[in-house]
Amino acid sequence: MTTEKGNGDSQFGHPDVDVVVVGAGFSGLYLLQRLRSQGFSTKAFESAADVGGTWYWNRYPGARCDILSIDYSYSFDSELETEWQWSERYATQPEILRYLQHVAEKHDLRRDIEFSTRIESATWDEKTSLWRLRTDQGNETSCRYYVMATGCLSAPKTLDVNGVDRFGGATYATSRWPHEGVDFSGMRVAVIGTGSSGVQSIPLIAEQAAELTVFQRTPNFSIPAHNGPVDPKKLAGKEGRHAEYREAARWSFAGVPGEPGEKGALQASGEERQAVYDRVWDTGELIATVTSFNDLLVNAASNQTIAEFVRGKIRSTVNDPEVAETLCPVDFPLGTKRLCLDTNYYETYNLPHVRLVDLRKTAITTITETGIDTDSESFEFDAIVFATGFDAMTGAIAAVDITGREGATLRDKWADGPKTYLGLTIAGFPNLFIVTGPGSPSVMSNMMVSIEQHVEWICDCLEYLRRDGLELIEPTKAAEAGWEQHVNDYAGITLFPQANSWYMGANVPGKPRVFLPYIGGVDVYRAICDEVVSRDYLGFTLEGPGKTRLNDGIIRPVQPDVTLVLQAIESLGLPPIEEMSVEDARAFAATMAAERPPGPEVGDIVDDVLPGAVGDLAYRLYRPASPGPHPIVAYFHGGGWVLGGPDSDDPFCRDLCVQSNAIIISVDYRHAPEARFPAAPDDGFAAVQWIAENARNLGGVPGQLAVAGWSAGANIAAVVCHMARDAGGPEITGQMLVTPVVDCDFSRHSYVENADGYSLTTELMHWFWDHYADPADRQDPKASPLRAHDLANLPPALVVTCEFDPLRDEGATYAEALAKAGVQVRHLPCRGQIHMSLMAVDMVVSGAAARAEMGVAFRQFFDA
Ligand code: N01
Repeated sequence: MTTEKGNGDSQFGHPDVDVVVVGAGFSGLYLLQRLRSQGFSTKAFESAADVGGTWYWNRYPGARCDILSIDYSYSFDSELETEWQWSERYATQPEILRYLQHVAEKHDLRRDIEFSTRIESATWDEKTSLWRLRTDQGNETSCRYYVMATGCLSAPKTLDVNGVDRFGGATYATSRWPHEGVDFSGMRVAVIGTGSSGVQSIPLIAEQAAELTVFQRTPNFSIPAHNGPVDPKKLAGKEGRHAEYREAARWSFAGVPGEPGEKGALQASGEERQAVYDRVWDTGELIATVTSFNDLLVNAASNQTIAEFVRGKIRSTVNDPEVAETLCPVDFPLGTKRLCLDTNYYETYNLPHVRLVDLRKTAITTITETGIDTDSESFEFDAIVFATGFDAMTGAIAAVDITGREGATLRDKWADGPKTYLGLTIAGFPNLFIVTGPGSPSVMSNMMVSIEQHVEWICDCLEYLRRDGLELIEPTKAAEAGWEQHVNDYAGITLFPQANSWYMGANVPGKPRVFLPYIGGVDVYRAICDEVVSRDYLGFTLEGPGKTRLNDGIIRPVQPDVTLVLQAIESLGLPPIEEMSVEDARAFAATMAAERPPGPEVGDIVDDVLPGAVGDLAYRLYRPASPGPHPIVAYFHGGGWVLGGPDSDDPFCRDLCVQSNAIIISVDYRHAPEARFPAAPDDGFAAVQWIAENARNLGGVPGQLAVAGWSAGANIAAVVCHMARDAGGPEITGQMLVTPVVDCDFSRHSYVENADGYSLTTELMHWFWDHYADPADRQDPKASPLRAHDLANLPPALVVTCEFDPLRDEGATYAEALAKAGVQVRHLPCRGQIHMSLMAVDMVVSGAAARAEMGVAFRQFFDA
């Protein structure tokens, strides 16, 4: 909700310029062009002597882009699309630099850029609401808005090798290559580092050097670029429809048009997989490779298939098997460190004058006056090339002394990892924008698409502020924390955190280990940024003379994998269950159940029947693989007392069996509307009595019996505990209630807040209750156990609730009531989850931690 108030005492002084931009690479140049066209006075500062950013500095041999040039170029100027023709699929650094110089000339941008000037400090002046900047030339400038367009890979990593200064020969860093080039002819050359810069430069250095020794700490996956003239087919696909092509890029996963694979790698046959991998290998495009199946970056076993394919290519290319093995990455999933794109990289190791040193077997001890010493050998060199990477994503931003509100510095704020809202703005640092900052897709995408989106978002924002007489924008702490959580949640469901990559800050000693970019996709991210605007700048405070507008809130509080499941359900366009007949609803539930992943393997599954209150009840028993006997959990499935059967929560029961190392007996019960209240709890109680009596025959430990259930099944489990207590047995050692129905009151806040949009709706709960129980019966504690007068002496409980569930508050209230009655109870609230999340084993990966805790809870019930 937006709140407005006057702010008579805030001041807005007059700046030297409206906007200062730091950096004159792809981002800075477009910012200048755009801001100028919108009538903002703008000045850019650039530490280099000319435009180009990363393409100004990284002039090492072989430097090229790794996204096709027809994609890695501006879209904002439609004339550029036809007047500039790329000579190769992947343009070289000189050609990309010429392109940027051409853009700077065409739009006359250099006149507003102060070159060879570095911004050293930026301080927010509270009294005037201006940024005051100081340059390394000793000059000062003030501005209203301050934009860091400093690039993600622009601050070289400080060399962490002993003795760097001792070396008497020549040293070069790929990231700061001499403009006049280097001739290595006749030289003994060392290259340290085998990331993209090393992989691109090593084959060309090898062409000149008399001897080349490559020092490799971690091998990287690389695929061939197949460079050459721009593919006429690709060009034809763009020719005459540039706007459409670029729009497709904007709404793609990684900023390049293309169809990602529709299935998981393990869903394909071996031959099909081989054909797909052969095709992507022959194509030579990074994004098409990592999206060739839809789960390569989230499923370790799927990733292994492509990793092994590439390792096979390395082994078949490199003649010496030991060298080939040294070049094979084994300790991180493919794509979780930036995949490299090469020309003759692996082939280079077949040359007689090229040698690979495996630093994992023999570490560098020091650089000497004449070469490099390792644990086991001394090497002599004429030149050493450092291809050792960057302090990525945060290095260039933190290099400026930035001080925000109340004297707080950005370096301190980011000491444990960067915090931003949308990767664009920072709480406590008003009117500061970052282009492709941490928390945005940036390096996970075609940078051009991400840069243009950020520039346009920032410029549109400034236009909006001006139009509304506002002069200040700052994200709220809550919005920023929510975004940080969302970025982490997304990373957490992928394989990325498993790699020691610069994405994780792991390449710089002492840097906090957090996943820096946003992995949700540029399409998803663009939609989020647009939504923030359409919801009146959700998560921001806006201020102008005499007014303040605060619109606090979190843009994506639901777990990302839950959102994907909800979107998949929505895309089916199905009618709501509550509008179906009971028969159709049951058929629908069965169809959905057949589609889901099966869950983990268990030792044994037995289907049988047991006597219920009035007739036989089917059950499914899941036995752990470990030797028995085992404790037993009597489990009641969900489905609103109307839907489901003993196998309807199959993946969850399997998971529970594995996690708890207990036998799970999923018992059916009579369903409504054929058998209304109290048929279900009567059957549940009869089943538990029978299980207790037959524990030994079932492979169980007599006396070790717990109950569990989900949703309406948790209602039955809770009620069975009351019935067993009141009947004097059987003894129940614990109860686990997952998102339970425990009351018939629809007025609780969670019912109102989550009425619609999270799969279980308030309408559907009405439908279930209407089928199950008359209004008068619903008050009965056997239907609404929260209404029981006495909750004392019930078994220890774990009550699990989900944030976006209409049943959340009654579950939480039940846990509180049990605790008040002296029952040993633990409440496990699951952030960002919905009613069905925890059942969706292998679909909602973010629910795995909660499912693991359930297993622990059972072990504790039984140990106690
Ligand atoms: O840097 P990197 P990069 N002793 O960090 C090693 C983009 N880019 O400049 O992995 C020994 O990837 C380090 O080893 P380890 C692209 O996004 C794009 O190559 O830390 N070795 C690693 O092998 C890329 O991902 C293009 O064990 C040391 C290497 O140095 C990003 O820039 C071209 C070491 C550094 O690899 C960075 O690439 C170039 C030490 N003390 C770059 N310290 C295009 O194609 C580090 N290493 C567009």
